[in-house]
Amino acid sequence: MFDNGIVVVGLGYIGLPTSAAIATQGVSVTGIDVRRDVVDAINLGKVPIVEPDLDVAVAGAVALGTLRATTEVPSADAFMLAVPTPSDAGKAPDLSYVKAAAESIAPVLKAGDVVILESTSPPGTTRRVSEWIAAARPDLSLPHQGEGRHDIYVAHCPERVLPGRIMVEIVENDRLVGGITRACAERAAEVYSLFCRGEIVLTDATTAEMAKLVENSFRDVNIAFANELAGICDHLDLDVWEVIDLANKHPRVNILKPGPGVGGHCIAVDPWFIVAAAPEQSRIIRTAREINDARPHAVVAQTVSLAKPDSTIAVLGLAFKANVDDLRESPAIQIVELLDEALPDARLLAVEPHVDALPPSLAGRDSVSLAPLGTALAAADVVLLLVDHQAFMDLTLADLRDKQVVDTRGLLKAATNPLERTS
Ligand code: SAJ
Repeated sequence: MFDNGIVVVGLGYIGLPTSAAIATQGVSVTGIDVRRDVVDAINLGKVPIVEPDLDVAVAGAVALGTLRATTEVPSADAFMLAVPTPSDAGKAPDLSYVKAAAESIAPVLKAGDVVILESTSPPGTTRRVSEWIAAARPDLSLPHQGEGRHDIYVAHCPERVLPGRIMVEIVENDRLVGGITRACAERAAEVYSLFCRGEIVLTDATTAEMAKLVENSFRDVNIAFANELAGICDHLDLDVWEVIDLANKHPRVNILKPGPGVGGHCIAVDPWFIVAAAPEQSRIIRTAREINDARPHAVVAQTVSLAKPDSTIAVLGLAFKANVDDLRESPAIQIVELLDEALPDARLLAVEPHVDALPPSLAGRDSVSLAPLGTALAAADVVLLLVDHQAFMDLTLADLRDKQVVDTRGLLKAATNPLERTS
């Protein structure tokens, strides 16, 4: 099975781990990327992204000869598309990378091949992949054409891995395999049975597309609930962390954590695909997005209210979440940009133990610099905690006694409970 190998298009956070997971099983994988530097690095057994255990898996598979990278698509038995599906400025899905990926594989497809879309996609995208391939290869029959047997199998299998745990979850998680036809789902499932230990559940392509969007929207709505509670408790002068801790003692309540906003490439993007597909029906999903998008502004307003125009502000954390080095789509970066604009005479000392340079949007600013934790805390009048990195876990309110503190992650909990504070 898959004697002619598997092609994975897009060697990013999903495509590269998937390639490594399959190649580690002894199946020949060719990874395709438009970036020559990425391709060259992988062929040297190097990994251009930070993800635990990925480097070992890639280096091992390259040394074994089962993984290689290139910019040209070869013939194979299975093709997995793992390219970005961002939303454009108007929040509409941008499928240009998926279309380009489908068109890049079309010339080498042969009867019996399976094409799997892994990218998180709006409902109907897998069918469009089938249509794009049909347009490029009128000599082949495709499953959306609905004529019984078809030459090419097309399915959607959404990735579900959590950054920071990708190499564990790529093997352990249950997988949804949505085929345009049942035969498509069954053929695609054979690819996942090469490396998945979780359950492989078959469904149709559009249901799988929607299920993935629903997973991330569920998380976004629940984070928005926590963020709304933060605003309410602030207004009522209550400690939101304490309120949530207590409510979570109920056996059927499990409230997520408020924070400075929702970052990353998935949760802040995917719910908009549902809103775009069913605008009238998606009221909670849209409102949740708006609540989460408003958080950075609320954090800036709170910080400005505590700072003086020329304050030194220690900003703890720039990454989009704890213990990763990924600064893209990070609410912390947006907060530093907004603070720099609101307080042009303030000095902003950013502490981010996972990087050694500021991102481009902050690098050109005179008043923003990277600093070690100790230096930033010693100099600061105001401490703004934005990411609950392990490196900040030992901090206590007592350490920051003489400073104004904005703790968006609830790390610096008060030492006493509310009853003791009233006495
Ligand atoms: N966040 C909070 N409060 C919380 C949890 C998260 O403010 O209680 C924030 C984080 O700080 C971060 C953002 O939300 O800024 C997203 O972080 P995350 O850890 O919730 O999720 P991601 O974006 O790293 O990964 C998600 C996962 N989806 C779900 O958990 C439903 C992952 O399984 C998906 O594979 C991934 O999106 C994806 O690629 O779609």
